Amino acid sequence: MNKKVKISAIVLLGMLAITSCGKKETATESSEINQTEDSESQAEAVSNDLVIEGNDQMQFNKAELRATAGQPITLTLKHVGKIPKEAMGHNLVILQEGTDEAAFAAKAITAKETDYIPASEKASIIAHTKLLGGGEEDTIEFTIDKKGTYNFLCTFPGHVAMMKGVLIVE
Ligand SMILES: [Cu+2]
Repeated sequence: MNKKVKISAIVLLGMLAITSCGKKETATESSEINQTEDSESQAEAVSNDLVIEGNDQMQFNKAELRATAGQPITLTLKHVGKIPKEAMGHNLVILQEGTDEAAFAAKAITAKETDYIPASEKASIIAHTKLLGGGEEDTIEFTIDKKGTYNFLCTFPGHVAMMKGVLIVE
């Protein structure tokens, strides 16, 4: 009986578990990140480059806008929702001072064929955007010479109760 004895030599390589000794590297973290402060992000900064959003919850994200008189104002309305304009349309209409907002909104509701901008009330409108659906935006330009507080609203039926604010021109 030939017994082949295989001797398998198992070499165990003992691995040196090098436990990193607690070297506390007091690395002075230079966490000073030089971020250029964006002055335009301040809430009530006066700027003639205005951006306002409307959403699917029937809300503008701002109730107050501020701008400078006598200089061109650029205003962008963004519909940040997803619902089409037939169901959740938004516009932004800026009214002349002294306009009866409720009466204007009542007239606007009847002007579906002109996207709720009533032709009979043009004299009361300083500027207005298009009617937008979800994902759309519109930018308008206008100038207001007279300092004052001007109401703005969305004239889509039923929206004025929630969607209105003031443009303060100073
Ligand atoms: Cu609306």
